[in-house]
Amino acid sequence: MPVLAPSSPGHYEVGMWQVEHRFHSQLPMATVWAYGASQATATTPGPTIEAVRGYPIDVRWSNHLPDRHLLAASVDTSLHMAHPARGIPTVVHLHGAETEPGSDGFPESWFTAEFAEKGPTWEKETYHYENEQRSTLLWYHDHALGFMRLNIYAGLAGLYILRDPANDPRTLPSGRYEIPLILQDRMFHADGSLAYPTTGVNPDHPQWQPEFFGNVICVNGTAWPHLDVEPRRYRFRVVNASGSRFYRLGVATEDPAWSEGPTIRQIGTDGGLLRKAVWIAGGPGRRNHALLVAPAERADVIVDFTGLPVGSRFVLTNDAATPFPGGDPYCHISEHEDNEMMRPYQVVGATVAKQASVAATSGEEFLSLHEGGAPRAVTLVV
Ligand SMILES: [Cu+2]
Repeated sequence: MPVLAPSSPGHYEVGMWQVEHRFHSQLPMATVWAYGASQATATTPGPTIEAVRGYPIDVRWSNHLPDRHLLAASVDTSLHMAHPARGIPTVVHLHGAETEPGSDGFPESWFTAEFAEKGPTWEKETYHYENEQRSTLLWYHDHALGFMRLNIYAGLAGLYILRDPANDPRTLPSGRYEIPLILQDRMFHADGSLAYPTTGVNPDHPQWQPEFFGNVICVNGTAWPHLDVEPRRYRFRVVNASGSRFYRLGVATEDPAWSEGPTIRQIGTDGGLLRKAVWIAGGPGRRNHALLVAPAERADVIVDFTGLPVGSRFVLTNDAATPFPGGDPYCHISEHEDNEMMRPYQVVGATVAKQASVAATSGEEFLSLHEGGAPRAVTLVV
């Protein structure tokens, strides 16, 4: 994900645009909604905003979306929701930030394209972020009343990293060794377009479903990506940007002995760095825990690949039940084939918990990238 450049010192311009995006090399391009300084540069997830504690910034969020919703068949007008005469209501909330009310992106502060229509609590076009809180990973996402689940799913989410050079430890992996992982579950039609339920489960709400579980996990906008790593420490900054799915993340090795895998320590949560790192995997007593990340939650982790043999391969796994914790148990996919075993790298991939019930209730046929058929390679180089 690109880092957003300011249009002038301390000021950013970010639009919402309809663009084409490829989620997977085996899928055609999909139409999505994206954030960016221009339509040509807009991406999903949106560009990352890097802010520094003590230095406030302003962001003018603008809406350039077409009148028709990307997921029009899923819009449910029976809900408590924004009702503009035309166009798509949007508003941006910076999740986890200590923000003044007028810049907080309240659901009724929505606005349509070119600010033509505005919700009852709308105050201003340009939002102000004070950046006074402790350094942590925040994320921005759509928050329009009755639309946010659809607008986020369509692509309107991005990262905001708040740093504190005076207090952040200098020993943490940085630069290309600090990697954000934005987790989103999705579902695709056979033509590669985004799929979302269009049939409700309650007669009062013909389209709306209270929860959604996609059968394909996207990381940073790519389905099941693959990352080559060096034998050293990495800092992964995880955010769960899925609507309903919890993740209980672990690292699987092809060697059944867990001790062969990397060690994992959690160093931070939503509010910032912990006082002391917590062992997730490895360390005293060789812990083998999983990292639980609820929707919208963030986790800051150090994964140490030091000393592992070149060519070792690891899979980032999720085994959380859906819904969590009492729902359907997980099922690992087994065909996460690596066709690049000859490369002198270690590999991290992402797998997905099997989920079929939403597709079944929608009455449509959805593309499955991992169920049935012959094993296929699904790794990508990020
Ligand atoms: Cu949020």
